[in-house]
Amino acid sequence: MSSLADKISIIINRELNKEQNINQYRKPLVGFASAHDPLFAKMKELIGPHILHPTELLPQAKTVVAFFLPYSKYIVQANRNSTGVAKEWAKAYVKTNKLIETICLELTEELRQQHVIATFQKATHNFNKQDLTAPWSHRSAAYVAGLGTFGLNRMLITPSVCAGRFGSIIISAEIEPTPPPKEEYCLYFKSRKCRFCINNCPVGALTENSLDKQKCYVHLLATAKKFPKLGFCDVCGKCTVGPCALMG
Ligand code: B12
Ligand code: SF4
Ligand code: SF4
Repeated sequence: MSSLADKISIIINRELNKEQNINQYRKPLVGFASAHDPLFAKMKELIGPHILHPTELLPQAKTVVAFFLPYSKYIVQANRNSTGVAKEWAKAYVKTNKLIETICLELTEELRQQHVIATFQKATHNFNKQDLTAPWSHRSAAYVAGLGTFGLNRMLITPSVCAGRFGSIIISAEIEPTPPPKEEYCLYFKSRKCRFCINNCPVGALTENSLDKQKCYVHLLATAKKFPKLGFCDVCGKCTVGPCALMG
């Protein structure tokens, strides 16, 4: 790993450790992609023309840094065992969105001191409420940065878990890309042996071939109303607490 890659990982770990007072996270994962990886251009075909290329956000872009903050066993089990969405899961969502922003702001500032320019997009709530798409996809960026494989639940599953949240930041310095994973992490795609996510969706939004995004979103908004004191927490995640939630 180059020294800049090390520095980035140290900052992410440092900021996460400041928040570790309630045992909320496991070890973060960090991956690097070339901003000129052909997959970024291909995303306009795969996802849609609204998806921005890294150079549309930062003309000098050389690297996309993606990171994953995996929830602890405690948070996953709370949401696995509760009838509705667990309060712990809702709290973790609000807190992690803020933490991702803090990490990106810290990275931007500390990289600036090394004459590296950086830019980033919020962890969420930057999407079009009608078609439920965002101009920048963190999980697609993380996929290109070698952090995981897509599961039947539509989540990006990393070597350790899929329960957690992604952030990404585009920078003007070059860092060697992370190689893609050598294996498939979703048990359905691996051996057809799991359908936990489909069976555990409370509103039947997930099938083998599709996700009814609007159905899911209506349910997330209903959950937000249940925890008015936590801040806006449009969450559920019942499809992300199966066997792929706690692998590492
Ligand atoms: C809009 C949005 C939603 C919408 C629509 C979801 C959807 N599947 O499209 C709604 C409100 C329904 C939603 C729900 C949830 N969301 Co949401 N959401 C987003 C948001 C803001 C934008 C996603 C987007 O633009 N979707 C449009 C689609 C077309 O693109 P995409 O989903 O990013 O990626 C797809 C493609 O990349 C494609 N793909 C397939 N093959 C390939 C191959 C290549 C080479 C590439 C590049 C891509 C690709 O598959 C991906 C999955 O369908 C992102 C944050 C962000 N800005 O990235 C979070 C995000 C995707 N959500 C997240 C989460 C956790 C959830 C929930 C679990 C809610 C919760 N927190 O409790 C549910 C899960 C629903 C589900 N099973 O997908 C996480 C995902 C974490 C992970 N492990 O992957 C994200 C990344 C937020 C974050 N910062 O971590 N979400
Ligand atoms: S719950 Fe099972 S089928 Fe669904 S994404 Fe995880 S491993 Fe794949
Ligand atoms: S987040 Fe909840 S409602 Fe949405 S697909 Fe997953 S389990 Fe279903």
